[in-house]
Amino acid sequence: MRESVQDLAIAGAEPAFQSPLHVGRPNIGDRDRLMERINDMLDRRWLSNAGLYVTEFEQRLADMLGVEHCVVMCNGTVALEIAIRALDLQGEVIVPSLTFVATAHALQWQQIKPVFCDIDPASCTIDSSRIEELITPQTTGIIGVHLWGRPCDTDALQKIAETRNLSLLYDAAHALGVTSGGKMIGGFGAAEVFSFHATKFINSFEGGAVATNNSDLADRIRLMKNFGFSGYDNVVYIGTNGKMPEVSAAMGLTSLESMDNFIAINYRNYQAYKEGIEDVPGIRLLPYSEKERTNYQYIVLILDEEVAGIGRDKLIEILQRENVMARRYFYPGCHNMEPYRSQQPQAGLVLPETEKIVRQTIVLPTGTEISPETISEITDILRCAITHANELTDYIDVQ
Ligand code: T4K
Repeated sequence: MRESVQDLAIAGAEPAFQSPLHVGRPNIGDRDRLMERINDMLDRRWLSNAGLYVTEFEQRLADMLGVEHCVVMCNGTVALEIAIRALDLQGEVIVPSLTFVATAHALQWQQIKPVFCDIDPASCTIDSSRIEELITPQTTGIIGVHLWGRPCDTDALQKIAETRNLSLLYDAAHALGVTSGGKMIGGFGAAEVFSFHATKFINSFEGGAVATNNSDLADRIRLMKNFGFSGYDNVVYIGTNGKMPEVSAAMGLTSLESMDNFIAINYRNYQAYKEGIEDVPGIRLLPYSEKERTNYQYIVLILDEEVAGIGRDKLIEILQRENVMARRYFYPGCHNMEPYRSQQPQAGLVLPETEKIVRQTIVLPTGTEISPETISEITDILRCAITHANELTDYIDVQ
């Protein structure tokens, strides 16, 4: 137990951890099984272009998600770009600003204007009651983001999309293995897009996927991710190269086989953080619904600076000095990043909840590398820093 400011690394004590604890440290899964697959792939000399592992990964994902089609790709951003193009989105598309910048960039990259919508602070997902006021004659779609694995209000979004004749796409990069109303994320809207980046709890080194029940859309997406080829020498569509290599699918399949174990570890860690900060004033954990299945892959702290007596960035500096590489995901919000900040300087005026939350969140490390003992140290650091907040001013540069 740390009892005074002098027990913190920021005041000169030894850091709590010898090496950095990162948010997004990859889960590795069964290494032997992965190597077996990689050796088999090398023996067969089939490294990309609709290989056995890509086909198997797509089938396993589709079965798990309960969807008819799943098309895997080289990463989640390209999967988003291709889904957006295949849905023929144009003009303006409504998205939350509180997301990883890839969601907005996937639109802007194709000359589509992201129109930023505020969030519901309880779920941190797009506030469906604020969408109507953002719809203009140029609006063609809505992208909901199941941020940190918290499902959007899928019923409300579906209703708006239907009544206003808009396409509905979901960025489900954080939501593999999550249900909404008991139904697996993957089957909502016209399509849902996943990421298997190294930092996701299920990873394929780099990777992404589009899940959909629409066969025409799936066909278009398959053509688009392979230059528009339909068989040898026959190009029937404009396309790009969005293919996932076999080695990624080998990792994805191996990772998927450990999914239950990864979720159990994430859940154990979530409970340990919850218990560890219970008695610390001014911080709370963004809860996961007990009614839904979820993956518990992001540990999100919300800080009430007034109560804690210390600012978010100061607390992050204290943690980082202890080698706990806490992150400010997703500060400062897409609307405060370029090119959106210059193009839409007034956007923040309609985003009060987003503006507030981006200054309050701290994302902490979890996953297979983090144990309950480690979490107990991390929560002890938080408790000590907040208890002695008024004595810390001498040691911290950050405002
Ligand atoms: N939509 C949403 C809502 C997303 O969150 C993302 C990606 C996407 C779309 C796009 O999907 P992808 O195109 O990426 O498939 C990271 C990831 O790069 C990004 O995939 C992820 N979201 C985002 C939330 O986090 P950064 O810039 O914060 O990554 P970086 O390099 O700081 O890595 C995070 C930490 O993980 C590092 O501190 C170190 C650790 N790490 C990372 C890698 C890659 C490792 O320990 N080992 C590793 O191999 O964006």
